[in-house]
Amino acid sequence: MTDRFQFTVNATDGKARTGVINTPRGDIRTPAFMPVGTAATVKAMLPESVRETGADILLGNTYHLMLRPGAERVARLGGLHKFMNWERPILTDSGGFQVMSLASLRKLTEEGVTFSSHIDGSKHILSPETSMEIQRLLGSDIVMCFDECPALPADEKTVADSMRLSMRWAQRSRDAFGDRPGHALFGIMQGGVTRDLREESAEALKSIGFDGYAVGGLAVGEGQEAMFDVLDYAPGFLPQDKPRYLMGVGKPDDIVGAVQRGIDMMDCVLPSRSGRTGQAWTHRGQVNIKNARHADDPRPLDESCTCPACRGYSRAYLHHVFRAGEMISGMLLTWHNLHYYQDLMAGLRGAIAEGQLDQFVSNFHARRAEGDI
Ligand code: PRF
Ligand code: ZN
Repeated sequence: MTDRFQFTVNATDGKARTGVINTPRGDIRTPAFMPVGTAATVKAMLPESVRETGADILLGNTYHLMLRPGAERVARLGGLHKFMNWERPILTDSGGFQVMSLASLRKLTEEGVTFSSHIDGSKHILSPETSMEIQRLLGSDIVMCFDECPALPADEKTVADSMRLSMRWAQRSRDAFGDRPGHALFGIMQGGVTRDLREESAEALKSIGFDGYAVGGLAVGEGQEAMFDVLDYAPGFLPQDKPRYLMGVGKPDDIVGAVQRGIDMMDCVLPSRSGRTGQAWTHRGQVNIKNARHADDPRPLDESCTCPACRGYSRAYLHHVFRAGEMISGMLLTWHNLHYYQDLMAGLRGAIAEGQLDQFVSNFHARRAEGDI
């Protein structure tokens, strides 16, 4: 334990890095995958179960928590960690991205965004200053700058204007955040799929100075190839000695490709959300437990997995409880998926430490290519 926020790279393999982020609430081993706990819960999981999957840190959302139950209420109740019974690190997203995808009657100005709640239609404002205040009230360990993320494809002028607005908001976020020992503020790079804009954004963020740097504005409709093209250069524009966080990514093969390109942290709803819709991720790729071919199958979901769903239950059982709409279905598949993701991260960390990343990645793709048989 440490009273400071600090990042150490322990080994590299190509552009990939493995290391640790020390925080007062515990260490985060990198590359790290952060399960999403939008509404102060990783849906269908107890916090201690999330920890058992191997997670060091969760992601929470400013947008959802400000609307319900409200940041002031969470603060009065002792902060988000205590409220949700997760004492380890929490990173909170700043709200702008969620406003754009969820809220209605949005109005974007230099000041910030006004919008109507997707829950009850009530009117709210988010700006760099209010987002920093809400994330402070929540007690977030890693606070994200307030930014705007345009959907792709978009014309270059739209992307450039939006990125420059996000950079002005990054400066206002930095000023409003102030100096909070033990808490970190991350900048967010934007700029779409245009190299010059990504470089301009990185330079703007570096001159402000942050504890870590996110690559935002990807996985928003451009496809994996275009995303990897950006990741071939964008992480290189950011400081070597600070964590790099790719926001909202992704599928297991996106994660592997991002880590190969120098990304240290990621988050995605995919393992938890798809668990509740009957989708599982295994060493042999994606499995849809709804499929009738599982109805008589006595084998576990993934024979090389040690999670409770694979140790205790057959595919036939998982198929049955999904079809019957039983709550244990979402619980078991979410547990399995989160375990699979954390297992993948542990494998990547170990491979980087041993200088075996290429071999690990070949093996990862080979097993998936065999398919679920
Ligand atoms: N900005 C913020 N949150 C995000 C994104 C972003 O660009 C993305 C893009 N994939 C996901 N979440 N603040
Ligand atoms: Zn499993």
